[in-house]
Amino acid sequence: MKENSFVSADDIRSAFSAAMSLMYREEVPAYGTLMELVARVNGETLSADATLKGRLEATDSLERISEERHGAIRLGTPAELSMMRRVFAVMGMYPVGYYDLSTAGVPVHSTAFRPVGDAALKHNPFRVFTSLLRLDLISDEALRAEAEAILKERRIFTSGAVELTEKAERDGGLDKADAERFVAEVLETFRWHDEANVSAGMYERLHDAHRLIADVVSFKGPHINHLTPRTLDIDRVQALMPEYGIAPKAVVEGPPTRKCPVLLRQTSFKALEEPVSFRDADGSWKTGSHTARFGEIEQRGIALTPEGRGLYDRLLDESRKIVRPAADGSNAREYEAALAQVFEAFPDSWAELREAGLGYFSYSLTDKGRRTKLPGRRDLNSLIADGLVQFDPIVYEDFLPVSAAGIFQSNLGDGAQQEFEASPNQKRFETDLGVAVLNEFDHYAGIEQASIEGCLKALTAAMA
Ligand code: OOG
Ligand code: NI
Repeated sequence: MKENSFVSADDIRSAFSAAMSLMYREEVPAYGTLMELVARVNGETLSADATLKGRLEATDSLERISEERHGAIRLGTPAELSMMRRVFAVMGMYPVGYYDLSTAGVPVHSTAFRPVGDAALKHNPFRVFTSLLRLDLISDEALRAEAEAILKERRIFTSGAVELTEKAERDGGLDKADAERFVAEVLETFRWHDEANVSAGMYERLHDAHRLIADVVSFKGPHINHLTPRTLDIDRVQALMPEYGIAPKAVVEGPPTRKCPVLLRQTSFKALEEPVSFRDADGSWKTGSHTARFGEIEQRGIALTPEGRGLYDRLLDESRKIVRPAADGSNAREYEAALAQVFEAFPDSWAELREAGLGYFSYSLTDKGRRTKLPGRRDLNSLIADGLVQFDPIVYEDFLPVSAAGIFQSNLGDGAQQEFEASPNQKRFETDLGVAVLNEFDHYAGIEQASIEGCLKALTAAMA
């Protein structure tokens, strides 16, 4: 046996996710309050819905729910992005999907680093929505050059984090002591710094160009800007937030309330104003403040096929043509009503979603199926009709650009609304990242296909 066995990437990710949650709870106490509220509502939802509980148990996903969360960071340079990719790879997190947020008035493009494959997701589904600032969308050339120069000077990773990442790449993993050190070193990158990298004057100029630019350029590192636990009833958490002293954002992003949840619904509490010190050229410190960090909750539903996603995008667009949600919440009711009405066109039973090819499902044998052996392969639908095979929705693990933009906007303040030309540039993003991002649809289709194969094999395997 080898003396130094490696800690699995899944275990490193779990440890990192736990360490991050602990740090953020200390930095932003309202996030801890939100976690308590979510745990309460999840508990109540499960005791009131035995079917849901049974389904989550059967698919092995009950335990992961309270552990589950995502976070988000915003990076400044291509070099930061490509190093971040290498760091996340040590934790078994890979870039999935490309999100262009320029259309929504936010000068970034993004991917989500997350575990890939059923087993890794079940172990711990921690994801980090990672954005790269696009200075090319800033019209003030002098300011762009200054921002670039500031970003070039900063080092967002400790030398320990870089060394251990290189070691993991070289050796194919990290032993226990190194893995623990890796988690501690990498955590430093995500920590909040209340001393800015820039003078108060520079902060103002960056802020005037776009609040997000100030958030990225003014600090030593890409502080984690939110963490998001998963809830089984987002409407209930949204309604209870004020009781817990938390101010929720105006509307829940994503699809409306449904019997069969699809994709992702999200809401957040508004970012906090936090004290910051700025260092002026003469060496003196000035106090000011910065608003960036918040808490979010999400409710995840079934992953949709390209057809299902097409329908979702069309209906969302249609409902936003009727009512566009205002940041101050003044038309929240009207927006919700329009959304609910338009989405009546989206089937709301698992059977219909499956038959229409709108969602991805995981197939498994029923009790009867486990007792049955067939002489040859049969068509999946007839196996379902005969009660041999059952299906459960595959959870959507990714993000939604319109929703993400809504979350960004609600936390950038009201003055931040700004128009950019739509300019997706996935090629550029992938060049900066150093690899191509994975396609989310292929991934879900692969999980679905493997589950079907598993059923067919088991049903036709020779009896022992
Ligand atoms: C990221 C916002 C996107 C989500 O859940 O859609 C996001 C950010 O504000 O940096 O996290
Ligand atoms: Ni988020």
